[in-house]
Amino acid sequence: MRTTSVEGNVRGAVTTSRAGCPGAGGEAGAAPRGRGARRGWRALATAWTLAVVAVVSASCGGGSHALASSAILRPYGKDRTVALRLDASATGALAGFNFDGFGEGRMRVYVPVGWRVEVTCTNESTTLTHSCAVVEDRRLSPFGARVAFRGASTPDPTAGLGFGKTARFAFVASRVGTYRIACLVVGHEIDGMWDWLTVTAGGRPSVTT
Ligand SMILES: [Cu+2]
Repeated sequence: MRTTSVEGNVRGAVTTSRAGCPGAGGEAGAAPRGRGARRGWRALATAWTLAVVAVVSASCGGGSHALASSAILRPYGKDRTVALRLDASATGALAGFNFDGFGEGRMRVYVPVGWRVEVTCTNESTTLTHSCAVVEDRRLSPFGARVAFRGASTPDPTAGLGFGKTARFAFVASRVGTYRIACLVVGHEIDGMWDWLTVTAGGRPSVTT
């Protein structure tokens, strides 16, 4: 695991390519924690999962490179403000159900309480709509969890952004705790399209992948 404290003002120059079809399972390893009910939900959601997989298999979207930590999170110049870049379906990992190349909690973003988070969400998929939201850390369900902070999602998050579209939103990380970054298009979060966002009592913003 790499840990990068985002102290500088580095803008990562990361290009994504839609060439090729990396397929699912690009990141084996770390299992999500404490999600015992998840498998049950997965069983209930088999029908649409198969449908989604069929679509993805037919024409997978996304690029081929996971983002570097310095590109994912950076202070914005103003005090207590941080920019968070979320490229939905940045790679083929988890059949494209990832942010910046990471899903199922493999990316952890840490933001101190009281900081403003300015999110840029881009749908890199060529086959599925996706959205970005920060939600409560509740049980995973096909319908997604509840948005945790005022304004903490892209518009109409259950419909998602069109292919190649970008939307921006900002929120104040006003409560210490553990939350999830998630796609709220039906079925996507439970299929792995989520990561962690922890609001810390102090310190500096950082990200681990
Ligand atoms: Cu999605």
